[in-house]
Amino acid sequence: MDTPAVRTTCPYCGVGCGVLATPRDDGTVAIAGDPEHPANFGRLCSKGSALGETVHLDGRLLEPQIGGKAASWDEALDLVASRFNAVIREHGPDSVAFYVSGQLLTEDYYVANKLMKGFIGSANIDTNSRLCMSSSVAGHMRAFGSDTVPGTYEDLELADLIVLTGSNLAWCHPVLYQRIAAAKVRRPQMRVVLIDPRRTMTADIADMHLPIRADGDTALFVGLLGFLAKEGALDHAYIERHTTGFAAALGLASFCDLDVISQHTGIAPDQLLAFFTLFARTERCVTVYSQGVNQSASGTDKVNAIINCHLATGRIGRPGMGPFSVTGQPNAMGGREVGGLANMLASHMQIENAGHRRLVQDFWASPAIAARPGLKAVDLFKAVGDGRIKALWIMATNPADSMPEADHVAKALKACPFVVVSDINAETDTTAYAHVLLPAAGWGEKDGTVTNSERRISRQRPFLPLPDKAKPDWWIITEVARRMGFAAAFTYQNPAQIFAEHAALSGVENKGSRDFDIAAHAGISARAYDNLAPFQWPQSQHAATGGGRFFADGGFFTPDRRARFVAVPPADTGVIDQRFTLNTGRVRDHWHTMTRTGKSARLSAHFAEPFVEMHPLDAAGRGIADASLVRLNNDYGDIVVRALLTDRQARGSVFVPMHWTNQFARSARVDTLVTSRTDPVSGQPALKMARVDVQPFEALWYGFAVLRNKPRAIATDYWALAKAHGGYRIELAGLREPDNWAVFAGELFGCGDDAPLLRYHDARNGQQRMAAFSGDALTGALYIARQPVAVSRSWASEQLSQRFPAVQNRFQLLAGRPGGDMPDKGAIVCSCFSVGRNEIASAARGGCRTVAAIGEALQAGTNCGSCRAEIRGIVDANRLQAAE
Ligand SMILES: Nc1nc2c(c(=O)[nH]1)N[C@H]1C(S)=C(S)[C@@H](COP(=O)(O)OP(=O)(O)OC[C@H]3O[C@@H](n4cnc5c(=O)[nH]c(N)nc54)[C@H](O)[C@@H]3O)O[C@H]1N2
Ligand SMILES: Nc1nc2c(c(=O)[nH]1)N[C@H]1C(S)=C(S)[C@@H](COP(=O)(O)OP(=O)(O)OC[C@H]3O[C@@H](n4cnc5c(=O)[nH]c(N)nc54)[C@H](O)[C@@H]3O)O[C@H]1N2
Ligand code: SF4
Ligand SMILES: [Mo]
Repeated sequence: MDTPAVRTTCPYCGVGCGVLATPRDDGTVAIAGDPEHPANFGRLCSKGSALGETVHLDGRLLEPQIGGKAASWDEALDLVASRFNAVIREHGPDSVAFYVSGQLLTEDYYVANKLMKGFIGSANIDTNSRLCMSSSVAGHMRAFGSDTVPGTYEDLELADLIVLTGSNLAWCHPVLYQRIAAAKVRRPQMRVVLIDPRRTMTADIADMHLPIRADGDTALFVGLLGFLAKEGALDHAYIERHTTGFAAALGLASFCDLDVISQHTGIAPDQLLAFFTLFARTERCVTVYSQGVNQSASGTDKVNAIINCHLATGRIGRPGMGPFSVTGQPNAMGGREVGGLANMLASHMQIENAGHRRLVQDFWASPAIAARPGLKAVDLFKAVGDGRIKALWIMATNPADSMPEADHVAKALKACPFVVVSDINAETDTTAYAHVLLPAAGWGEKDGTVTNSERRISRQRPFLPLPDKAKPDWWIITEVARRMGFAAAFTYQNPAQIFAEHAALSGVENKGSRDFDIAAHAGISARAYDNLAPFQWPQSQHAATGGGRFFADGGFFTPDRRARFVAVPPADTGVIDQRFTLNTGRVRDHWHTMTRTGKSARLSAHFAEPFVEMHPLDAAGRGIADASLVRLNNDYGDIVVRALLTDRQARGSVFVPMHWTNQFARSARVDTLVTSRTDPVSGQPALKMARVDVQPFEALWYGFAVLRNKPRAIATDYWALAKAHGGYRIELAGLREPDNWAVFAGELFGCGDDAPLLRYHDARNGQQRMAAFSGDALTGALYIARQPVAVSRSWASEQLSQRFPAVQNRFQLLAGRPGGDMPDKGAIVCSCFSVGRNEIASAARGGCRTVAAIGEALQAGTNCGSCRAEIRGIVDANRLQAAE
């Protein structure tokens, strides 16, 4: 009999959806949304739905390694502890560092922070949240005196106006997007405004799209503040009673002339007026923002420009109102709670505050306490590069790909005398530089808590055994702490004990002076922890219930309990040179550096290759054709990706996803092109604003192959690998032909060059086709041409699951054409049911006029719903074509 479902939480985005996971007897895991979880009420997006496909052990790191060789836990832990101690003894506490992640659980994060700040005595612990949330944190601190997200998800359903700025919610927080879409159906008066240089899929629910120029946000919201004052839309009573600094902020906003704002933002004056008027007139208004705001050299100013407008209208902390920074990672918020950033202390306390330092040190009974902020991510890796940091421990993040100037980061890692990496996978672009590799427990195995974007703490519960020697991160850190000589303070036997301590600390000397208070759970028992239902903070010792909203009646965490307006000047958005702005971000079905989503054939079928989105007119100007290969380069790096031409992209700007690494492509690490310019307040890098040249990549030949096994080495100038059912698919191109195609194919297929190859060669047009079989199953099929290969990708990938008993079938495969009964699906749009673009287009031409009709005909869009916006786009495009 199958085991009952385990209630847990999705390990991807900050929506924090509840998941029911049921391990089956055959080793697979059934995944469903938890109908009782208040974040998702049963919904899941495409990534959440495919979680069962990513928990297998292929590629997992299953035992500790020292210098690339298997080692015991004792050897590895002793080595880490002794090397860290030796470096600290010789060079002081600031010569070591931890670089951690919003994908650690709160318990992992808490002990890592405790070890560094309280026992090593340095604040050199920073996190990938520096690249993600730190401008929001800094903006909150400036305005509220605390890092508080005032609202709740319910506000998104109660609002009459939702302003989405710098957020591609449809793809990055899909369940929140679906909640808004459903609310909009129920309450058609609700309006949605999207502010993004690109017309993303999120535009599907937007009544208005403002194609803002990169970094135009401050000017836009400063202009809005001026407009609100002029229109008499201010809440004077709120400003008077609960805030300071309004006059100065308004002073800077006095330039509210629409033409001037239009020059700064690139948005037409009539569109500005329409947006400003809507905002002024709609009291129930939420402004949701994410990386288009945070990842900028003026990120913190953008955040404060937004918060200013909400403070000035008193629209904060009431139902359906407020500024809402949505967090990216599953535990970005938990990391902030434990003080995982180099400039914070545990429990939302501040390093610069002597009282806070004393409190935390007393509570921990620690020998030391970091007295000043540590190095922030970009500076931290610079310090690794120039030798100031001599021992570095990286946990649950992949900086060789995700940090700006990624090649410099890789070089720094290579030069660092001692690098420890805790990861779940053996081969990432970062593990390649580790002296010691520590195998961490992954989702489904680990046990702890995460906090989502609305301050809701939920349990991640294990439903799979720890594989081989893998161990939870909290255990690994605790063991190292003990071996460094701090055993008395790291006695934890389970995550419940850590959570109990974390909750207790939040209540010490608090009495409402700090926003983060979960003292109701101080000293929680293991049993109560096991049963802990999702709850929202604060839940202080005294409050019978907790959660809810902050600041409707003031009560800010500044010394005078008033919020602060910040007078922010608009950022410079002028064009610097003739190159393109490099915008970067995410796609629907991949997660960051693809170490997990890259294992799923379903998720890899939506975009199987790295790409650059470019406006067709910009492309024409550079001689770039759709689906051709292009090279993007600047002083820092150089990548080659596929051109995807679309008028959704603004002129002068290109968009490249952040996901592809050396594990999946020859050269597509976009962060090799991104400069490490940072926001002066938060230290967050401007990951969306590099400058690049874009040129055609003129290959001599192009290829496509499907492979049973992952290839080991691929000797060509361009390749991009993706998981397919039963194997892999790979796109290829070269500037020179290989000396011997049969040898090339043999290596690619992993079957040696003497294995029999079925081969077809047309000397006139340069076409080469080769296939190898093992019994009647396909080992590999390779198609080469002088132009991009016209073989149907989905059809060819499906051949890995077919049998080829007869010669005739094998020649059909070489011909590369689906039979009449198997039309080419096109790129997969609905990953749940594997429905392709061509199928949807054909159904639309055949009379399906709505997303619902497509669902009835093809099932597409009827499970997780993440693809509905794209389906609508295809239906609309075909309807327009039919009408032409
Ligand atoms: N599918 C998927 N979902 C994810 C993730 C993932 O890897 N894959 N990662 C998670 C994480 S950690 C994060 S942080 C979130 C990120 O979630 P989002 O912030 O929504 O995602 P991004 O694609 O990084 O960027 C959002 C948008 O900002 C726009 N933008 C760029 N420059 C500007 C600007 O100057 N102004 C404005 N207004 N907009 C601009 C970009 O065009 C882009 O569409 O997603 C989370 N969810
Ligand atoms: N150009 C550009 N760069 C960006 C961004 C962008 O928009 N544009 N976005 C930035 C943002 S917002 C973020 S959040 C970062 C994300 O960037 P990263 O954090 O580098 O990306 P991930 O692929 O999520 O890396 C997580 C790593 O942890 C491992 N892992 C997974 N689970 C566990 C676990 O339980 N324990 C341990 N020890 N390891 C585990 C995974 O295998 C993987 O190697 O990228 C940033 N970089
Ligand atoms: S929206 Fe999707 S990725 Fe985010 S938590 Fe929910 S299921 Fe996971
Ligand atoms: Mo993020």
